[in-house]
Amino acid sequence: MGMIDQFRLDGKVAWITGASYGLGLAYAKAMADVGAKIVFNDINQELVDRGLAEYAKLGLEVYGAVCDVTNEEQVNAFVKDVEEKIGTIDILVNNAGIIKRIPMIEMTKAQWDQVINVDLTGPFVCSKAVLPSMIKKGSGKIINACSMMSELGRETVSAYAAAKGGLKMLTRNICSEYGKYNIQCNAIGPGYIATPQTAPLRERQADGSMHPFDRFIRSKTPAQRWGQTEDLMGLAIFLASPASDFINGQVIYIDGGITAYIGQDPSQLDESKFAAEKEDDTIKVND
Ligand code: NAP
Ligand code: GCO
Repeated sequence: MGMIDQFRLDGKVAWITGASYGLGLAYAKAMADVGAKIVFNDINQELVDRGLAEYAKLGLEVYGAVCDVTNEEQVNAFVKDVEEKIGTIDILVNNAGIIKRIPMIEMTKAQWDQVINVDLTGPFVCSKAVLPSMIKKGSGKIINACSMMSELGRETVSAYAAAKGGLKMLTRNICSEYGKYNIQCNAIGPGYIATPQTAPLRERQADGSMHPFDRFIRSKTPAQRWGQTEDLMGLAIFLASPASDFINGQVIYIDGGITAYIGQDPSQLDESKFAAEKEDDTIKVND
């Protein structure tokens, strides 16, 4: 196999969850481009139809069906169907995810449960469904959609951060338990990527000025821009391909440098708030 061939996915069946639009659709396009057969699910028929139309426009023949990643019965039926119609799944991308931006003390338990169910339990259910045939085959790739919130917190995203932090550990645990079967489970940790999920954070203000969060992200990111879906595709292909066979249990961040940088724009701080802060007035004994 030539070096570049190690990045090809010819004949591999890749299941990307929640791939009607956004990052999932982009992962699917990228993997199809290097030879994979794509199967996807989404939460309702309208989204699946929208996805199927997008893939058709791209000239891609894909299999798509409704399946809720939190519903074990539906997931098992989906996998059985794919195995019968297309073949066993070689690559699973646990992409489906939701976010609720609500201060923690205002979040209901039902809202918390919904986020944890989709973002953490979903990857557990889908991985569990494909692992037996991967073990049998002696190979498999699972790629989880982690986040900067797998490492960092911020106001309003408690459930999302808890789920994505948990997903980082599920990634390591799948690696620990099933690495011996030549199964690799890694995660992509995107920074702030311009998709519908993050669109509310970039909306222009009524006066036409930049959204404060948009300003914040640009000042925190050395690249001073939001990521584009294309920025994630090289890593997705790499983690799905034989080129990454000895990489296991890792979260790889694609964030324009945001997690490496302390950020700029201290001028936004309200200094008056800190004026009354107490200074440590103890005296060093041995100077
Ligand atoms: P997205 O645009 O919201 O797409 C996610 C897809 O998953 C949607 O089609 C969504 O349907 C579907 N979905 C929701 N619940 C589901 C369920 N129970 N079963 C099956 N499908 C379901 O998200 P994205 O921005 O492309 O992000 C994809 C993944 O990357 C997510 O896990 C996200 O947390 C993660 N991520 C995104 C960013 C970013 O900046 N965009 C950064 C880091 C990580 P609905 O449209 O009905 O919700
Ligand atoms: C938010 C965002 C994030 C990102 C992403 C960062 O409200 O802070 O939606 O959580 O989408 O996951 O990596």
